[in-house]
Amino acid sequence: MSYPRISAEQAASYVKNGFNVGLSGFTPAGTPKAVTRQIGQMAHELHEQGKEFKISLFTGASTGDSCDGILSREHAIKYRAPYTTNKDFRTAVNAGEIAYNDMHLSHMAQELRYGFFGKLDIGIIEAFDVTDDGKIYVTAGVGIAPTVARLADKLIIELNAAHARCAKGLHDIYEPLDPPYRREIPIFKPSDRAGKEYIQVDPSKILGIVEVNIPDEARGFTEPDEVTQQIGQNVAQFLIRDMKRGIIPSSFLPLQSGVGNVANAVLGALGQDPSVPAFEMYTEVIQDSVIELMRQGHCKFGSTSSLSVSNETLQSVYEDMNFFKDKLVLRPTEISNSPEIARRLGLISMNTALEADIYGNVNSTHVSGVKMMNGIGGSADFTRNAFISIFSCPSVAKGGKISAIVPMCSHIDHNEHSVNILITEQGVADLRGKSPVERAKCIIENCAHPDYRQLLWDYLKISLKGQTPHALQKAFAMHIALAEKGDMHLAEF
Ligand code: 0RQ
Repeated sequence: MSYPRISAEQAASYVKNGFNVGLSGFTPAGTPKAVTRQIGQMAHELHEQGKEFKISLFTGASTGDSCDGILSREHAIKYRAPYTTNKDFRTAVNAGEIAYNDMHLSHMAQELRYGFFGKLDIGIIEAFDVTDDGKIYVTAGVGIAPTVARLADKLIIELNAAHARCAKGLHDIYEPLDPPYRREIPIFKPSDRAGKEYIQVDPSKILGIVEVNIPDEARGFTEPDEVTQQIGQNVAQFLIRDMKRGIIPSSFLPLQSGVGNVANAVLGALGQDPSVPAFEMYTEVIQDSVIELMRQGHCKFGSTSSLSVSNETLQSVYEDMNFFKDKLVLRPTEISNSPEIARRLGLISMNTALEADIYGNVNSTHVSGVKMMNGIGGSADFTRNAFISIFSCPSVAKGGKISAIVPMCSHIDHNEHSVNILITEQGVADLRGKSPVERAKCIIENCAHPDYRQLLWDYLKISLKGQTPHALQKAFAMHIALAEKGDMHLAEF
């Protein structure tokens, strides 16, 4: 069957107030851009006419400004899951305007299938090809696309010429059955393939094809500075030490790495250290630094849900597919982030904290416990199930006014039971096998900034003895000082 060619405006008109809308993609990679922009425009016009228009939006992870940015500014989002990084979205969430469900990314597709969110009215899928018999070839990010394509009542395909057909062969599309029929996911090493190169749908669901030529809206990174470089070196040296003493096999274990400036610097440092053997990645996001490491031979293989790289890097990958086609695979997020596979492969997970407390609990999402930063993303999918789970962050933020090491986290995403290693530019706290008090001593000694170290020792001293000593009336004194005078320094506890 041949599908009608429709404009982005016409496609947007199929999306009605109150609809549940599912999108392909993971980060700006693979996320539709033209139709969501038009939905924003349509919302603007409807609101000017005094009409209501808000949708619920379900994606693989964050999107680009053409989705979360525009739709937030146009007050067109009622509900959103599972993750975003957009500044305007963040402002709207923290103003209480959008209901945001910050979820583990591996849960999104299966919870849609389980029916936790009601039905999906429409799916918008970015593709580089779609065949008459309903084979959809998605682009640089997969996310929850297979589930959206199967569950949604109707589909719109954004056929994006910016992703050449040479991306064919990169994808491994596999959707597990739901309980009680679920089986093991047949992936036993990062390069194994379990599914097909395309998503198969009933062609009669496709309302039309919107032809576009729009590059991804990749985010830039701050170049590594002295602090992030030192963190990177600390991570690399820790891994080498663990390999030399036989904990990590000499063939090494696959790495997972989060996003952001710190994660980028860590990967850069791993690539520069000649003692780190060439490694594989089983992760959700591949950033520019990994593509470079592949070219240099430091990274042998990357399994991911998205190529969240600059447009220049993406085009260079497409142009060099002979080199990359046996080094990369793009998977749905529930497979890239599968707890089953993370544990089977023995991943070394490396994610970033906003703050950590002296017992090893980690807050990755809420600034001062209240304001949403981005979301938990896939970090906990990996952390809880990794062979070794590492968190890193600078020991201080905002020019030293904030200590990243605090007596008690103001919000907890990853708890003391899942965090093995904490690393700042100050050093490495190896928390494995330690009791809470031993962990506290190790974290204060090795990770806290010298400006805050004595304060944290003082807190431990005044804490009520017990399995996990605390002085509850003082546990947030540093956060309260920050709120009142813009600085966490205290004269005393
Ligand atoms: O703000 O730029 O305004 O100064 O937070 O901090 O140090 O640049 O770190 O870019 O690596 O981001 C946790 C947010 C770190 C990210 C987080 C301020 C700091 C700065 C950013 P400014 P850095 P990064 C894979 C896995 C959760 C999701 C995840 C994240 C800004 O890594 O969202 O890991 N992770 N997913 O100044 C107040 C503190 C602060 C603070 C730092 N304690 N209080 N502000 N900042 N610490 C990805 C996916 O799942 C898709």
